[in-house]
Amino acid sequence: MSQSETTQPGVIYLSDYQVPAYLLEKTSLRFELEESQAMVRATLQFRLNPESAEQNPSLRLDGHESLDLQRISIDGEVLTEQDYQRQGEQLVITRVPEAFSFECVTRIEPQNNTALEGLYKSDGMFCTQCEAEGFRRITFYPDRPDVMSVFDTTIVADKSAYPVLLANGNLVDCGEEDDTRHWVRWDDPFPKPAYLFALVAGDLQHIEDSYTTLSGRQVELKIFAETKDLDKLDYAMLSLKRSMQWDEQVYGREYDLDIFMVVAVDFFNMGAMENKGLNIFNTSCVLAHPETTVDAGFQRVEGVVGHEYFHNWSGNRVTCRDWFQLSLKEGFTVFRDAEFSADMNSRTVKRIEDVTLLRTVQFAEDAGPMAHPIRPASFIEISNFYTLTVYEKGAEVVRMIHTLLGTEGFRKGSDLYFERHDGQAVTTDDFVQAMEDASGFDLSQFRRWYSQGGTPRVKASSEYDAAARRFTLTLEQSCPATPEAEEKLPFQIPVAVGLLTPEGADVTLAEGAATQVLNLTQERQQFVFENIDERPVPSLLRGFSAPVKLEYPYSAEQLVFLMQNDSDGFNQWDAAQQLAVQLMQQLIEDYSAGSELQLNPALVEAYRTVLTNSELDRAMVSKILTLPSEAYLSELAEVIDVEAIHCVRQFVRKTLANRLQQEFLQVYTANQTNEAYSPDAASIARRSLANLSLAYLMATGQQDALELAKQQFEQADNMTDSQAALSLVVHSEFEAEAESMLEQFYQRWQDESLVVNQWLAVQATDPKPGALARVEKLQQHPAYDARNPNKLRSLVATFCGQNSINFHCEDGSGYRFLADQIILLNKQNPQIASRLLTPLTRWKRFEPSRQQMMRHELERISASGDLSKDVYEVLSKSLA
Ligand code: B3K
Ligand code: ZN
Repeated sequence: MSQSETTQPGVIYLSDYQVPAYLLEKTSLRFELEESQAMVRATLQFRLNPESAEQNPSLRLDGHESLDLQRISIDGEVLTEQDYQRQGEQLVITRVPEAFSFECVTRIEPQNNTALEGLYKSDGMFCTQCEAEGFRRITFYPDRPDVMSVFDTTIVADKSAYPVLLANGNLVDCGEEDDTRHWVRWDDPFPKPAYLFALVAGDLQHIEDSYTTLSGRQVELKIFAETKDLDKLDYAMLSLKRSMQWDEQVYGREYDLDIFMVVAVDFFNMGAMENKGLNIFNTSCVLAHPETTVDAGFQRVEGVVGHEYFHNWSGNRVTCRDWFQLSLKEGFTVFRDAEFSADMNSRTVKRIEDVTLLRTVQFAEDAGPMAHPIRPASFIEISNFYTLTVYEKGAEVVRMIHTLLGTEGFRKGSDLYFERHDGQAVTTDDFVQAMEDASGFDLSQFRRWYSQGGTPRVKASSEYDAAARRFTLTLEQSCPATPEAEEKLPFQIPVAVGLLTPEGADVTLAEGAATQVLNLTQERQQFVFENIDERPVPSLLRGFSAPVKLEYPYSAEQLVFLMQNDSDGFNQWDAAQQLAVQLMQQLIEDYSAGSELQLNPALVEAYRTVLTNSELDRAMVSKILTLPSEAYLSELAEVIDVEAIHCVRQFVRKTLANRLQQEFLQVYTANQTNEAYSPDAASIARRSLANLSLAYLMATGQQDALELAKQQFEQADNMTDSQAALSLVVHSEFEAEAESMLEQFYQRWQDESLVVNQWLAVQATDPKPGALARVEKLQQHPAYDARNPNKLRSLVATFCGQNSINFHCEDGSGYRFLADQIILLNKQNPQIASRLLTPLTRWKRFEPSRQQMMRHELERISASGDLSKDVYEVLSKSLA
């Protein structure tokens, strides 16, 4: 990195990292909560860090501009205004002793905090969100993850409005101040950085249970919510107990405090937060009930509860040294939660879902202006780096280590990592080092995955020498330029392969296995397989063993063959995807050339075979028969032709539906049941296959299909079936029925906020013209609240991100709409504003006229003035 780069204003560089000048022994907090303000008294025990090279360093504390500083003292002596300075986001005190007690009182206004960072109010309750840098909105503090201390927290509040007062750790004392106010004190014995601090005060109810750990300790489990949601907490509790058990079995990790609490809040920027002993969850990731929650919602609850719980070790006990290391905890924890979900449900289905997300959203991020390595080298606003790259690609990188080391080697590595670094704030390199040290596997080249961004391409080709009975596979890797680097050095890529005989059986490879992991480390490498009797069909990148784009010149026949014979479930599905992509890409070209569209009968026949194969797992059938999404086809396109992609996909759906109508009807009927709802994998698979069949039937546009959908809507005893029917009708040409179903649905569910969100999302994704007008009208609906991130996501983000044909309307109305929203939100909630921007940042992927309109809107936001760091960073990188 050049010097000029390191001096760019507002940019923070990993290479500038320095250890903190002062360390903290203890943090004592006292909160006096009132309706018009909160008074916060922080008492901090500092001491000079022996590892700091600075001579007589100043004390520098982080503090947001909104902090109203009331008083500061050092060792009991009150400081005057000459003794300290406020410089931007910092409070600087030049002369302090080597060890001292610092106290400060700040006044904050949680009721006016719309950014939802720090201490804020959600539906009348107080709650916090401190990661990454929210704690500095509460008090002055060394708000960086490598400063860890024990905390005790006293909360004082009105008894009747806030009967429940929670913070991290164990409840140690409580009492009454007077007739109206009460107080509690919590003590957290585990040293932690401020980003893991949490406080909740509200009128909450809870359910409780307990868990006995491997070593026989009893842990109290409590999940809190508003009274109306008390009946929707059981699945989260079940998931929590399963997570605790899974972490003991798979990683040997036990929970450490005597109590573990989860609180559901309605206003939340993200999914959930792993605060020590007191997880705070977006209601959308914790509440679940058959009548109000779809199958995917149940699975999300299980996954997120697991994720936040697993953070107790991968994140809390061992935390990040600085925010560039975010993937240390996020990549590893996503890998852990994915494995947990795979063990609880269907491993192949989970893998298909994760890879689909990675390929559509993360690959697109890698190809856009915000592309970054999983360990970025610089940032302006860290909130912008809670990305699919850091999370999902980060998890893929950990998965590759698992693949290279094997289950046993990986477990030795994770044991060593937790043992070596318990109680420390460390780097991704420390993680890799522990994996290396425990297994003896050399990961030096592998480390490039942390510093180089972009999606590598692997081109595969093969040769078969019949006389020598030799099959040779040639793999060539390259990686496109990304903002941080033009040129990339070769990655170490584990490529899992199998070879299929012409009869469809696996050839036995090295060590008697059907799958062999090739270690691709060079730009071009050949792998030779001896004693191969007949030309095999290679099954490449089994289980998606690396986050790359692998290309191999398969013929349509070979893909059909793999669909039917591959013993690797993931690749069986992927063959179907590749076949559909191949055919649809050709159709997109035909469409652009104005030619008539004709669907290759191979796809119809392949689908028929799958649909009528009663041996196949239902979940697999429904995954295989789901066409690649518009988003994925867009990601793959050189220049995104919105209309062509949309129309071709509709055409293929309709053609398949018409040709396979009888089969779909049969499958639909065969998958109806009278059994009570259950969110287990087999039942989810059955519903998903039935609803996929109904979707194809609806694509025929016939009245019979409508009748089935209406019947399902009226008779369903669960939200999965009811919502599937609703969205199919709303997205169809049956407009009168659509209106009446929407009205009925709203009347029934208007008091269930999360269901209303689904109702908004169904309308926001309607591909028919007029969707934008409807979205704008819904923004005026009493059920809508622009300060609530879940509502914004359901309506605005869903329209802009998932309704491509309408958002990219050629009159530019979608772009104008989004820019207006960002300008409004920039101040109110910068994190959400900057996230919402994503669809506009992809402007370079479209044809010139759309490019110009999108760019114009980005410039308009830029000129609107007073931009938050969040929005500024995304805009400046997008316009660079
Ligand atoms: N660690 C939190 C993310 C907080 C985001 C702050 N901008 C959720 C998670 O990954 O578990
Ligand atoms: Zn996480």
